[in-house]
Amino acid sequence: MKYKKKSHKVSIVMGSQSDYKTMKNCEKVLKILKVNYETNIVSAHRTPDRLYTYAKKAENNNISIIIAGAGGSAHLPGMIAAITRIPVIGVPIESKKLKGLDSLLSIAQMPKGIPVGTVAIGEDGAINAGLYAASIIATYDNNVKKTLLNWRKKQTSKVKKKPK
Ligand code: RP5
Repeated sequence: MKYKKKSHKVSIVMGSQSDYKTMKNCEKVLKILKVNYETNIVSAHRTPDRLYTYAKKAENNNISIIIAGAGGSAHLPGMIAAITRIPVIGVPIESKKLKGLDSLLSIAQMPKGIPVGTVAIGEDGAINAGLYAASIIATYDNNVKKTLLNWRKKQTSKVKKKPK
């Protein structure tokens, strides 16, 4: 298959500036794996018009995977998934009161018909969302496949056989 850089941009969105400290981990991973991405703040309840326009235009904007981080009553990933057929990976942000359990359940418990792939709460989830997006892209892009396999190889080599 011919490799078109333009054809696999990942779009990272988050409900608030306060989510960025978590979601920048996702950017870091995509940077290492040489996957194109863009990052925006889109709030389902504070900027509903922005959300609608973003999701409606996602396909025309060459976005192939959306990673959406949200906390609390985290409806952002589900709302985006309802508007576009582009796969959405939801990152539950750790909330102050319920430590992200609210975010996790809101994102994971989508009723049948509109799926949202859900990762772990917080930083681990943001990192895994980036890796997951890259692994999907690696099914059709050999350059990303190489960077991903290399990353995993390095991770494996860092694990010592004996504890100190
Ligand atoms: C959600 O509300 C955001 O995703 C964020 O995790 C949470 C709190 O937002 P701020 O009050 O910090 O802006 O919409």
